[in-house]
Amino acid sequence: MDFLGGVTLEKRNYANQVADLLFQMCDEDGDGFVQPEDLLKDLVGHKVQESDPSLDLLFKKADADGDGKLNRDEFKVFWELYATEQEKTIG
Ligand SMILES: [Ca+2]
Ligand SMILES: [Ca+2]
Repeated sequence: MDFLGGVTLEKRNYANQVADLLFQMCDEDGDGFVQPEDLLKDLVGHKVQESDPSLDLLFKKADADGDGKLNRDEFKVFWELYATEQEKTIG
């Protein structure tokens, strides 16, 4: 039981670290917020071939305070949604 719990936690930590790195990568001007255009530029460049309308939807879902940009916490939510979405697409 403890072992399984540990693995889940480790996975979660890893996902957090990835989200942190991506956040830094996307937030090029370093103001602590990621705008939709930052996201599209970086994600489109790396993973997404075309501008994906579902990204916009995910962005709005993750933008809890609705200010049109993602802070670090909101970005993690976005990333989780995005990863889930990707898994669905691949699987
Ligand atoms: Ca920024
Ligand atoms: Ca926000």
